[in-house]
Amino acid sequence: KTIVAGSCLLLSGLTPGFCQTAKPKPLVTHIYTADPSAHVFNGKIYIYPSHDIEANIPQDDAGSHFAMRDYHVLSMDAIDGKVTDHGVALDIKDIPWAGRQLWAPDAAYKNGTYYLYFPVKDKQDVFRIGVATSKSPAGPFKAEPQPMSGAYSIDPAVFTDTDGKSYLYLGGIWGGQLQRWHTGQYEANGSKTDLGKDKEPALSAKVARLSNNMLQLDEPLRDVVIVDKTGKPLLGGDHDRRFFEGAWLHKYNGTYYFSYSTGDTHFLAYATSKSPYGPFTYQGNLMNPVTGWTTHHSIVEFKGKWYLFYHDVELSGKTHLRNIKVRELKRNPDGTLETITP
Ligand code: FUB
Repeated sequence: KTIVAGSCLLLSGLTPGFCQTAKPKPLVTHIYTADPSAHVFNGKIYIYPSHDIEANIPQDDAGSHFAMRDYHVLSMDAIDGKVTDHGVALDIKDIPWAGRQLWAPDAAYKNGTYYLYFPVKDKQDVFRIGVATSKSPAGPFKAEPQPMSGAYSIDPAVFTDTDGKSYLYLGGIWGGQLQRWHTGQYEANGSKTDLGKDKEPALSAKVARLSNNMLQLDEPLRDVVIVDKTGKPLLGGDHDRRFFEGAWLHKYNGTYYFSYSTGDTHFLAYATSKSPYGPFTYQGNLMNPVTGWTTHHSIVEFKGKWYLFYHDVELSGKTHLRNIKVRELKRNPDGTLETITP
């Protein structure tokens, strides 16, 4: 199926600069999409979003209303061009260990194979990270029979460094269950939100290098520590700045940028480091709150410009029926990111 993304291409022909200043439109309108992880494969942009559906489940702090059941891969030849929906790339019924809630995925490529990383609750209602493979970036993907050993929680994001090593970032508090893993073991009766320790270091996202076959962690998960400009870890009570969910990693001019959602304060924030493991120094917000509770993004370079893929709820007005968008991400001369107000 081919869907025309909007009129930006036409209007930009009439009005130079239109596409830089116009309000971004939903990239597709025939399905609800969220959590867009964008990558450039074979000279095209491929987007791996969540596929939101109406499951008529009441909203709660665990995110039960996000009851997604499959993924569609989207692709674009140009930022303002048409968007192609490649259909169902992976269905929850084809993941043997899955229970419910297919949340935000990401993808990677190595040696002729594409890898789709996804979070889903297992049959005991514990979020695990799975991986599926395909010979095409558009799928369909075949899930491995078991979740990735040693990985848990939600929002996997894979970064491949210039030396070819790939790293898996993950985690999300509240409904993402990261707080229930703070001892290293899952606590079924653990907190539904965070550890409630406002004066102690905040819960961290996790990172581990991936094995050469991209199917396993090559080392135990480590904390992605975010520190302030004096080197002190951000605290659990610092809801405007601490990590909540939706990690993304990109590299620019030798600096690693770790960006994420602050969740209940609804910012997209970022922090920088000289190592993919961190610690990362908090820098500020790259985007102010969108409409809708969640905010989730990816950052990708395409044809010499950097783009922010994100979502809001313009189409539905409902927090669990989201739509993805894209806009250019500008950098200041010192490498800091502009703060976008959507
Ligand atoms: O889409 C379900 C969840 O909402 C994602 O995993 C989070 O990042 C938030 O966007």
